[in-house]
Amino acid sequence: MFSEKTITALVTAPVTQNIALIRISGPETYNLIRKIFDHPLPEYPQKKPQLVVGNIINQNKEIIDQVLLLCFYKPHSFTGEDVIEISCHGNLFIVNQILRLILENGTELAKEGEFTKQAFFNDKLNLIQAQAINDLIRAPTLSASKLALHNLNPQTQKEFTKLLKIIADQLLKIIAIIEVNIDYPEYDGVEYLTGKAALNRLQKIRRELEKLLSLGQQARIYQEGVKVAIIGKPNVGKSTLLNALLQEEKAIVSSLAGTTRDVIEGKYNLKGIPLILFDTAGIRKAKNIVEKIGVSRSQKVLKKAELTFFLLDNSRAWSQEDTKIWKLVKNKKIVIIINKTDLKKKLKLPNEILAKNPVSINAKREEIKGLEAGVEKLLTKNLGNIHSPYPFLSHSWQQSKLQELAKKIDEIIQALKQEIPLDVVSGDLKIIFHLLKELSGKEYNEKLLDVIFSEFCLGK
Ligand SMILES: Nc1nc2c(ncn2[C@@H]2O[C@H](COP(=O)(O)OP(=O)(O)OP(=O)(O)O)[C@@H](O)[C@H]2O)c(=O)[nH]1
Ligand SMILES: [Mg+2]
Repeated sequence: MFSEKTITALVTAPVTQNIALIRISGPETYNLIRKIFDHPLPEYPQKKPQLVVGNIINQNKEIIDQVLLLCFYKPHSFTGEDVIEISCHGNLFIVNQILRLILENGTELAKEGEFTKQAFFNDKLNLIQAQAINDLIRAPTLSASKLALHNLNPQTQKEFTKLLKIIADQLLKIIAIIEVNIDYPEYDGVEYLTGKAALNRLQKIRRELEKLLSLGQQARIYQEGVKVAIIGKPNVGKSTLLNALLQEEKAIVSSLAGTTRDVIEGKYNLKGIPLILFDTAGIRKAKNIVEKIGVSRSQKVLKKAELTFFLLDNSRAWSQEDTKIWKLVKNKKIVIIINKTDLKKKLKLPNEILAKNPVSINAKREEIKGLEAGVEKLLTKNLGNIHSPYPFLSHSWQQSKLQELAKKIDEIIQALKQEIPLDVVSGDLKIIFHLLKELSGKEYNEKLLDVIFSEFCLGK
């Protein structure tokens, strides 16, 4: 489905820079450029992109800029449309003049992700790949960008299509046999499908889905990061730990209890997993209004954190404050950290805490290797190897489709286990087919397109 619209946008950031890139895509691209460019364009059509040097000129034939055009021809472009990319000088006065000229000559300003949307409608990529492009642009670490590249790879899509086809074929077989069984119960030329045989097939599919679900969740950790609350009573060294991890003096450190009042955020790359760290005010019975606000903010951070660092001070005895905080964090995913191990030990840990394998550190001297290893182990405990021939279905729309599918198959498995006749479940199998199509990233509805492309930047 080729576009009737020609769209344009500044692809590079709208700031002064050496070179800026403007992209035009759609049926009017070449006609339009002929009106504002003073050199002949390469002959049409060609498979390979062509480079042309020349000047962008206005209606009065005044030169606006000397530019380089990269010309692509339908369907051999990213969007599948005629595309020209203009590399111009990155002065925003120049960029804006060129953009205005393009818009005046019959194009529309592209919306977020609209070029990628054109590519999707022209079958250049499916929705899983479209999402992967955005992931690649936003990847917070090298590991996250590798996951996005894996999803973008056509080979990955091929493998996934194969897997979905195997699942669909298995289901078709079940449906076909159910229907023969219903229509010709006496016909013994076909395999009589007992509930048990169908059950085995479905359980195999279910296991495959479980793998896809869990790999997607793992990938999410690398893409989105993990929110970590650094919690503890005042003066245990929370801010010192934050600074040691970030390798900068981000938070004020002092020997006064109650130094940190506000939440201080920092990003840390733990072997490819982005940690979003929140240093908080020490939790204790607040002495004044400002401290009260600080403690209440700490508790809010604790609520939304996916991981908690519970800090204890090796040089002080276990106190009531520690007990209170322990009650707040004990049911969360936590790492218990004993700080100030360079000082004389006064801390005697309750058995409950000892059982959680606390990690010892010296934040002041930045001796935190044990912590890094512990956190990595904890976060990657269920991760196994983040390798798969299939795409990592980490986004909420992908996870929810997988879950819907798993739920439907579970229901059928339950029905079969209770020996409900197979014809009763054949309707459900048809719903599953639809879900499989949606999962392939080729089926879409407007709502889903909005969800995916609204996250894109302008010009992509
Ligand atoms: N000896 C020693 N001192 C430390 C260590 N870590 C932190 N400190 C000291 O402990 C004091 C308190 O450190 P902070 O990092 O401000 O403690 P905090 O938990 O952020 O305190 P609040 O913000 O008041 O809740 C400072 O004087 C630090 O230099 C450590 O490992 N060893
Ligand atoms: Mg502090």
